[in-house]
Amino acid sequence: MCVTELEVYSVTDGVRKKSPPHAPQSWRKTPEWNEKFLETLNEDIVSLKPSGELGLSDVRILMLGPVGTGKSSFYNTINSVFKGRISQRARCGNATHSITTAYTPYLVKARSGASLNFRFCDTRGLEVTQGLDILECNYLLDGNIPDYYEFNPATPISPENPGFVHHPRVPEKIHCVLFVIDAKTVGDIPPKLVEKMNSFQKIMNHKGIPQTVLLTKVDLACQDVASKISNVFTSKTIEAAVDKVSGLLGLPRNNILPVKNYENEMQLDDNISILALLAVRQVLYFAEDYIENLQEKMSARNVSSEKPNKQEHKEKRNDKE
Ligand SMILES: Nc1nc2c(ncn2[C@@H]2O[C@H](COP(=O)(O)OP(=O)(O)OP(=O)(O)O)[C@@H](O)[C@H]2O)c(=O)[nH]1
Ligand SMILES: [Mg+2]
Repeated sequence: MCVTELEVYSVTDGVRKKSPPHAPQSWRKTPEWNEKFLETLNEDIVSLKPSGELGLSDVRILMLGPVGTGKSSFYNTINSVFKGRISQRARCGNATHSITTAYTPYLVKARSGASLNFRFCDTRGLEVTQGLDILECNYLLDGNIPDYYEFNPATPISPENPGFVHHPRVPEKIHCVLFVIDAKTVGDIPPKLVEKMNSFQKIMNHKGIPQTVLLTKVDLACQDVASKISNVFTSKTIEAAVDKVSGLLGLPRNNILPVKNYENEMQLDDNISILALLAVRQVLYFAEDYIENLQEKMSARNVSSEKPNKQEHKEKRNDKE
């Protein structure tokens, strides 16, 4: 054997990276938070397009929740992320009654100026004694309420109102509901208001519309999160708030999405943006699932109306059974 060059490597058991002995455990796993993850979320959201078969150019996400929980701020947060600067198209702030008074289906614009394929439909905040009731909620879900309609807190809209949409098409209907709840005051929601939301959920369930919850103001609910937003999924306080909302609205825990809205910041922050985009992507996934269900239902209906004899035959057979 003629050896001209030889390299010798020694394999040793180096110092392994161990997590510190009392590192808090995440109660929800996510990839590592960095610029690349933010980019991935951004791309995932931009590339989500509702199927063309139903004639949908964008999906409608209805934001519902008590007064001052951060509905309008959430739209502003998402618009800021995509615009690349803090933006405040929706009026927001604190008041006894809702600052938002009209049904506003906001589009989100990317830096290029192109609109993304979803709309955040902002609504008047829910109150126990006035505002949106079950009938008006039903009209909203079905697309009967015209865009930019000014809610009348004392009297719900009726089919006699000018502008009432009598024959809404699929694009005007709601494809996913986003309840917006404040993480700090989740335990203080008046039981009557919870009842109101539960009654709305009954009609959503009946229509098969998915429901998610945006748990806002996580910075006010937990000091650890306020100092570092990426602590959100290790915070026991936020985990407890997620459990609490999941119980109140009877929704699985992965439908509860914590966020911190842009409210004091003058510039974007990757961690705030990541948390907000994580929530939006999940909401859009649920809306996509709903649209798939709708499509299958509609094509099944079309097939059965195209083949009346076969259907009749099936029904007769069912009768016999
Ligand atoms: N610290 C903090 N403040 C928030 C957050 N989200 C919203 N806010 C503040 O909460 C207040 C209410 O926010 P809005 O976005 O107006 O709430 P809304 O649900 O649209 O309220 P109405 O339209 O009146 O029903 C504003 O002062 C926001 O700046 C958050 O995540 N953290
Ligand atoms: Mg508002």
